[in-house]
Amino acid sequence: MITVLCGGVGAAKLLEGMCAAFPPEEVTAVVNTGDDDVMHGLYVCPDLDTITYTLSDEVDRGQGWGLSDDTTNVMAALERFGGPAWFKLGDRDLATHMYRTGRLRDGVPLSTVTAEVALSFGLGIRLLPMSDQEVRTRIRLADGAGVSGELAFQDYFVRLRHAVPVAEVRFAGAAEALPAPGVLDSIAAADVIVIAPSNPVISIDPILAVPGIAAALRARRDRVVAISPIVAGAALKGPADRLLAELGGDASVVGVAKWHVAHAGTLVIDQLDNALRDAVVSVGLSCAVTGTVMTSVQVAADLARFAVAAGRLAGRV
Ligand code: FO1
Repeated sequence: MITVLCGGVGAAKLLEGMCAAFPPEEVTAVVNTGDDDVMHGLYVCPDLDTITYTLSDEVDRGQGWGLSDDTTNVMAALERFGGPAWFKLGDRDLATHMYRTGRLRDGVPLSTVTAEVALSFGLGIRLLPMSDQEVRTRIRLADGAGVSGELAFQDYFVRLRHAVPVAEVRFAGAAEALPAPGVLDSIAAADVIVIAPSNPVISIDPILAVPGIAAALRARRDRVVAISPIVAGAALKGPADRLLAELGGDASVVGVAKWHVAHAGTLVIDQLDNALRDAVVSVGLSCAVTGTVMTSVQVAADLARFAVAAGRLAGRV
């Protein structure tokens, strides 16, 4: 079994590759829920939905989230009431949020609802939220950003387009949260655990903040392979490079290596960073070099096979 720790769009692309390279029923995705929020009374799970829509090939490929060819008539109709409308929920996307919100209100845990939604979209992989309890990423901006106090994640990411310097990221509720059923087993039993090329700060750290998960990874560290979301000093999508720098790390594969060294034995980096291979090794991880920019499902499948092989090799020595 292969277990993948996942965040948003980069993880969804890797999972597409995983499902092309391996039998989907052998793959378990443990997904960040720190981005979740209640929007217009509906419970929205951006990372779970991005993965579900991508693996069912129904995602809006241009955006990387939401459903392809969706409309926003409901959001437009909502604007008459004057409330916030910056978080665009598509008309057909709303059905997912309505179904999930109703089931949660029935008292069904998020992990159960997630499995129902995944099944309805025909997914072969097992999709697990990191926790059934509420964990919310909260962002405190740096002084001078003009906004004091803490922001909800989507406020930072969407409304402010993450174009503001961050001083602190925390995960409200994490200390009281439990790993969702199956999460710890999927780490303990995995042949290889892959940390997807997701933002280490806002997509992977929330998962590690759920008590028990980081320790479970450390116990299998030689089988944990992280794929860098930073290539040639920049994030392929989103604020990973800026966040690493703003939070004291450095926006390079060496910075990613330092972020993951406690729980990952291997870091996979892109050929463009080949010159930094020894610097990554000096941080204390094995380093494997390949093409990590997933421009097609075929490249993603090659990357998935490469990462799993690296984990199997490391686990054998
Ligand atoms: N991202 C945006 O930049 N603008 C949006 O209006 C937006 C709406 C949205 C609705 C549902 C959903 O599942 C995701 C949505 N996203 C939007 C993406 C989302 O903010 C990010 O994908 C994650 O939170 C970070 O990975």
